Amino acid sequence: MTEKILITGAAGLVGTFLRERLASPGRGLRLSDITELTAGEGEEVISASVTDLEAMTAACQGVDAVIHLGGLSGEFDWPSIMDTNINGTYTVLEAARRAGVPRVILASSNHAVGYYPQGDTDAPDELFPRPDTYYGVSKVAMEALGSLYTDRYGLHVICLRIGSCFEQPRNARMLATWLSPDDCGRLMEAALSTPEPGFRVVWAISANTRGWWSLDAAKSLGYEPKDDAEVYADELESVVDPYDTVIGGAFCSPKYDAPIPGR
Ligand code: 15L
Repeated sequence: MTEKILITGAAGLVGTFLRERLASPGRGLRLSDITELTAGEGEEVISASVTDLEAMTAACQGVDAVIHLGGLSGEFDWPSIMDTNINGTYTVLEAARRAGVPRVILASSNHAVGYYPQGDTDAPDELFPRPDTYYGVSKVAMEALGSLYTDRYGLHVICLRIGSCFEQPRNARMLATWLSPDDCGRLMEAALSTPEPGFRVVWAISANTRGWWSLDAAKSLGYEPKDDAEVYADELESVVDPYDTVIGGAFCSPKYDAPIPGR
């Protein structure tokens, strides 16, 4: 079992799901965020930004693995995305390298490939990037940085292309893209414990009947999903967005077009 884990962005939704699911006797969770957090049993809290290299390097000391969730979880203006998400991921990987952390798990997203059509069940886990937003671009950069840190410095880096990690799916699209909180915990445990993974990009969803993506790569890490969004199908199959022809759904709508000043 991985004994000491740093979770960045631990105050967010996925971080909150993971705290209770990764807690285990003999394991320490080091939680970092800029939002206030209270440490529970087996936890310690570090208030730090993912863009602060000194603070992140200190946070990485004595850690066996980093789960990097910190950053903006949706679309923002380019300077914010560049700083918090792209520079933040660089900073966390560089901090891990300096502190000698052997493994980093990166929370990538389906929005790295959001402009591909929905429903292609042959799409490989490493489907070539086709981001739907600046946020999606930051996830492509995250994966590229992870690849660099594996090839150049030998870190083990697993990029999870997360579908939709919420308590429950919220619309018809999520009947395919849902990653349940419990399966998220299971997938993280697999990513933490699989031996010598090198660099991986992996679809991260539950065992959804309507899922578009293969679970083979995730299962090769040891992931055994148990949930299926289908139990919500009756209430959700009519909840459809006009952009539900593409993976990113509503993220591909013009409402995410960056404004042109003066227009
Ligand atoms: C994501 O990457 C977002 O962080 C989350 O808020 C959802 O929008 C999710 O993708 C999704 O595509 O459903």
